[in-house]
Amino acid sequence: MDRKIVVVGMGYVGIPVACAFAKKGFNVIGINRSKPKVDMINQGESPIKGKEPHLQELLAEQVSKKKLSATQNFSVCKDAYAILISVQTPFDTQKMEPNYSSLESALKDIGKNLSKGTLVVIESTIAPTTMDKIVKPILEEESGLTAGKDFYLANCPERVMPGRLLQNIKEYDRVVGGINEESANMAVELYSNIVEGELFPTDSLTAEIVKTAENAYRDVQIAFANEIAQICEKLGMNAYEVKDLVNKCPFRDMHIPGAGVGGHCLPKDSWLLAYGVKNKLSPKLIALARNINDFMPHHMVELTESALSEAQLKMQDAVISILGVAYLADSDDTRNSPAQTIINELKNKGAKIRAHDPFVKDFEDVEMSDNLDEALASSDCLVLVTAHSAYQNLKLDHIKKLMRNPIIVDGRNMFDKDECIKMGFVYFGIGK
Ligand code: SAJ
Repeated sequence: MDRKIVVVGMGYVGIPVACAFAKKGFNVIGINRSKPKVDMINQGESPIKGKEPHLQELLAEQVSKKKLSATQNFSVCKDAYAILISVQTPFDTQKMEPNYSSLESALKDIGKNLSKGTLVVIESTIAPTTMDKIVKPILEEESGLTAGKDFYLANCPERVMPGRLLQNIKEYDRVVGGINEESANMAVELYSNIVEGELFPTDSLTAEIVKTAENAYRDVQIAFANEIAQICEKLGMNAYEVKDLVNKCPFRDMHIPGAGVGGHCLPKDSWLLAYGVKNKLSPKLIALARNINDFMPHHMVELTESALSEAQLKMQDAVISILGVAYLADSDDTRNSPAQTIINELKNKGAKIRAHDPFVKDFEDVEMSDNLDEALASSDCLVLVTAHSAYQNLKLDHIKKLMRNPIIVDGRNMFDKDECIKMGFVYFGIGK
């Protein structure tokens, strides 16, 4: 009898990992709170849009083979060989604490349906000490079982990326933290079925620190690039040329300046890391990096104001076209997108906003168009926020004919500044 795996939280992490295990012959049942999403999956349709190679085909194939299904009912956790938890763990930056409501709710429902011998694995990103202080106590309390003895408990932080969800699961090395050695070993054996990368067993706390630190590290790298971008703007130089030349020096890896840092990982993982050491230490560098990256959408608004005033246009008279609302190029994921901040601020300053995105059909309360010409027609300012491939090599003469005023604010080094100016555009850009 093929081993049963339950995946709780069928989102960007849960869906690909469920498909990956189903493909390897496990009987996989996904649990999600949203009935429409459950129905969609059971009809063989992936709720994840955007460019995700092979995901739609693999999901449809596994559903038709009855190796994968979805439900809202936690009773399927009984007699599961393993239960993977991939629910969202957002960080509340007002309260400066994690919002574990989804995680705690899932843990309670799992605990009520937990059988002896089952392996529970947390894939969601959690603050250091969460396994010990929250996950283990809730599961033990709800089930009456002892973790590490009656059931096994591990955390294997996800390393997925939109656009490469299945590929990362297959290829990336993974850290596998166990609350005891037996739990870690069971999780290593399980993941060796779908991971071709190396699996590194360790303790749960180390795994929690590694996951949040690896993203805090990237956030600091991006913040450095964004600081250099502001320096180059002040000195009238091109930060992207500086980046390329800096990276000619061995052991340098300067990242790409841009309109901001969005997504479901970087904006929160630094705060989760800091939260894990709360009352003991207040990390300075990772907090400052967060503040620098969160400044970039505001800086895009500053550049837009400068561009409009150079063209002697008032913000409240301007129609502004936002190109790209997803947080990442060629993705439909809009979580924590810099576009959200930019649009809110421009609207509050009186501008009329239109937005275009090849993958996002509706976004908050802004007029979305799926036709680029329509989005630019009679517009006074093009604000490029996401580096979608669809925006590569846009024809400047065509854009100029469409727009009422030829103004470009470039958040992702998508346009050539000299070419834009030669064509009669007012051009402002991050890092230029
Ligand atoms: N960004 C920059 N400059 C850069 C890189 C990214 O401004 O040089 C911006 C992006 O535009 C985006 C945000 O940062 O708004 C995040 O981009 P990302 O490439 O880090 O993509 P994510 O958020 O999907 O990050 C994931 C992370 N993976 C996991 O947490 C499992 C991260 O660890 C990966 O390093 C990253 O993908 C990746 O390498 O692409």
